Amino acid sequence: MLKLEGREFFRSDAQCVGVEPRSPQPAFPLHDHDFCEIVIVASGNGWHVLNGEPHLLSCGEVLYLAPSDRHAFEQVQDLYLTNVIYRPNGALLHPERLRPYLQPGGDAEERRYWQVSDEALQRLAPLLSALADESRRSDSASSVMAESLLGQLVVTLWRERYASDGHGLSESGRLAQVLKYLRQNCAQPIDLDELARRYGYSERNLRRVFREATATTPHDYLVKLRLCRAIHALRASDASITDVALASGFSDGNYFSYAFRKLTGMSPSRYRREVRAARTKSTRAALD
Ligand code: RM4
Ligand code: NI
Repeated sequence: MLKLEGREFFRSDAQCVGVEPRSPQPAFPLHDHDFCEIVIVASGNGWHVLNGEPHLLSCGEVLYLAPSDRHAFEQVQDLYLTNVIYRPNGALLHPERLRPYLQPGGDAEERRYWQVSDEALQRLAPLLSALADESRRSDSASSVMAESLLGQLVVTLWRERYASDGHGLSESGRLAQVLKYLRQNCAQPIDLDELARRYGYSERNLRRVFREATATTPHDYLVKLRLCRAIHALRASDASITDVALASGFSDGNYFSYAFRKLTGMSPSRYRREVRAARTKSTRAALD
């Protein structure tokens, strides 16, 4: 597996913070890093595989990766993001003071995906560009400046973020509300026209706003959310393919298999077999 090393991304041993914008992020193979990475998604969508679990990543999502995490980007659609990379070592200002804002629930924190609103993203933009400028400089003060900007960024994200499943979302941003609704209710039948009206959009208007933010339509987004659920169920249970389809919000098994194949290039049952075979192989390797 690919390992990204800090020396490829940081200019010197003294540099501890860097900004790696991806405009857009191309598909990127499974890798880990010997540094930490904060991923802030501005727009578009794509599959993000984190420690083997796929997730549909889209605008406003934020995640915090440690060196022990492995991740990959697949099937990206105009996914614009910024990676803020850092390595907590003795030189980083007050690493123990930043930690609570990176892992709010302590080490037991299981939530991986967070969300910030469009307005918060706009407010973060000048901070990110100041951090990017500073991390390109190499005078002795720039590392102090970059580290303190990292502190501001981390605390701002912490104040602004809510869980990606919508938990704790304030009333800000209608589109965020629509995304929250879709994420929470994707396993149920959803009338998209009715949903648009409920949040004060015409159907056309919602499609436009939605495309700007996520690079896709509400319908495709919903299908992907359902596929994501189905993938989790295929990996975790022995339920039949039809039951997985129905429990994930698809109204019939054939359409599910079609959408699944279109996305992954294989049938749901083959996917399940491959996941199981890979698991057996890694258990055997661990026992050997
Ligand atoms: C890649 C991708 C990876 C990141 C590197 C720095 O394009 O975003 O996740 O670790 O850049
Ligand atoms: Ni990475």
